[in-house]
Amino acid sequence: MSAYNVAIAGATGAVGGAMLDVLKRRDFPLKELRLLASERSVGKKLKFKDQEIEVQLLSEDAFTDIDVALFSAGATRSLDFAPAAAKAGAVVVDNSSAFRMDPEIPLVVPEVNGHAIDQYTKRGIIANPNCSTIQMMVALKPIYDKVGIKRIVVSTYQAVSGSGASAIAELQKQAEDYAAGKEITASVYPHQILFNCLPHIDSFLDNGYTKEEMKMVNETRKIFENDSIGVTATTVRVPVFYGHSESINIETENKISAAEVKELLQNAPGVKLTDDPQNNVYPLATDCTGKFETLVGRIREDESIANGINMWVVSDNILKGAALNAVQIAEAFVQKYK
Ligand code: NAP
Ligand code: 3JN
Repeated sequence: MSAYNVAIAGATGAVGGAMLDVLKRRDFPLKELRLLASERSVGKKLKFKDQEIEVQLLSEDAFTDIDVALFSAGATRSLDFAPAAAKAGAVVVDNSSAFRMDPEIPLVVPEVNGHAIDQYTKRGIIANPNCSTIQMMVALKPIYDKVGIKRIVVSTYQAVSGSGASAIAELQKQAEDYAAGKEITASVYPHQILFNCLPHIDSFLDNGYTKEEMKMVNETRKIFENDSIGVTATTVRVPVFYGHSESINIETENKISAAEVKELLQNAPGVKLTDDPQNNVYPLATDCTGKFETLVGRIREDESIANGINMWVVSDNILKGAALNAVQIAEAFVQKYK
C-alpha cells in the first residue's frame, strides 16, 4: 500500500490535536508527518504514536514534498499559505471559512457529496464545511435523496470547544469560581457562559443574522447543489464542553413518515440512530464525545404541516465537525488520485 507525506498547519491547536488523534485512530498511511504552527510553537514536540515530532514554522516553504496539507490555523493563515502549499504540489484540505464559498473550490462532506472532491483540480484546495453544517448534512442527506427537502429550520446548541482552547478554559474557570463563591468574569464571550445560553456565534451581519447562521444557510445550498432550498438558522452557544446539538425541522417535497425516516437513518453512512425515548434514549452531547458517528433521534412528524419532520442531531464538533471530516476527505482523495 502507498504511504503519504502529510502536513498539519495549526498542529498545536484544538482541531490540529484532534487531527493527530484521527490520523492515528484511522491508521492513515503516513510516510512523513510534518507539524506546523506559529513562531510561538517552533521547537515544541508533539507526540504521535511512539514518536515525538518537532513543530516547524508555518511558511510558504514548509510544503516541499507534501502530498496532503491539513489546515486548521484560522482563515487568515489559510488565505496566506494554502495557495503556496497547493503550488508546491500538495492537496490542501482547509478547515476554515476562507475558501468555502469560492465557486472554484469544492466544499465536501464525504458521506454527502464525495463526488465534489473531483473539483480539487482547479485550485488544489478542498474546503471542510462549518461543524454545524456538517452534522446537519450527514443527518439530512438520506431524506433529501428520498423525498426532497424544501425548507430547513435549525436551532443549534453549540459547545464552547467550537471557540477553541481559551473558551474551554473560560467555562471551566467560571464553574470553579461559582463553586468557590467568587465573582464570575467573562473575556472570551461578551457574557457569562456558565448557566447561560448566548444567541450569538461569530459576528452579527447587516441582515440581523450572525455569520455562523449564514454559514449554515450558504454551505447547505452549496453542498446540496440547490440554491432554492430554504434554510433559516439560529445558532446558540451553550455551557457544554464538547458536542454540538441541533433541533432540526424540515419540510419535505413528498410525504415521509417518522418510521420511514428511522429506517433510512438506521442504514445511513456516518449516522447512529439513537431513538428510543420511552427508555430515555436520545442523542446527548455527553455521549457523542470521542465518537465518529453523528447521533440522530427524537424523530417525529411535524403535525403543524403536511410534510414535516423534526429531529435532534448531536455530533462531536471537533471530530466529525472538523478533524475527522478533513481526514476522511484526505482518505478519499489519496484513494482516488494518488
Ligand atoms: P486554536 O486551538 O486556537 O489553535 C489555533 C492553531 O493555529 C494553533 O496551532 C496556532 O499555533 C495556529 N496559529 C495561530 N496563528 C498562527 C500563525 N500566525 N501562524 C501559524 N500558525 C498559527 O483553534 P482551533 O479551535 O484549533 O481552530 C483553528 C481553526 O480551525 C479555526 O480558526 C477555524 O478556522 C477552524 N475550525 C473549524 C471548525 C469547523 O467548523 N470546521 C471548527 C473549529 C475550528 P500556535 O499554537 O503556535 O499559536
Ligand atoms: O463556533 C463554533 O462552534 C465553530 C467555530 C468555527 C470557526 C471558528 C473560528 C473561525 C470557524 C469556522 O470554521 O467557520 C472560523 C472560520 O474559519 O471562519
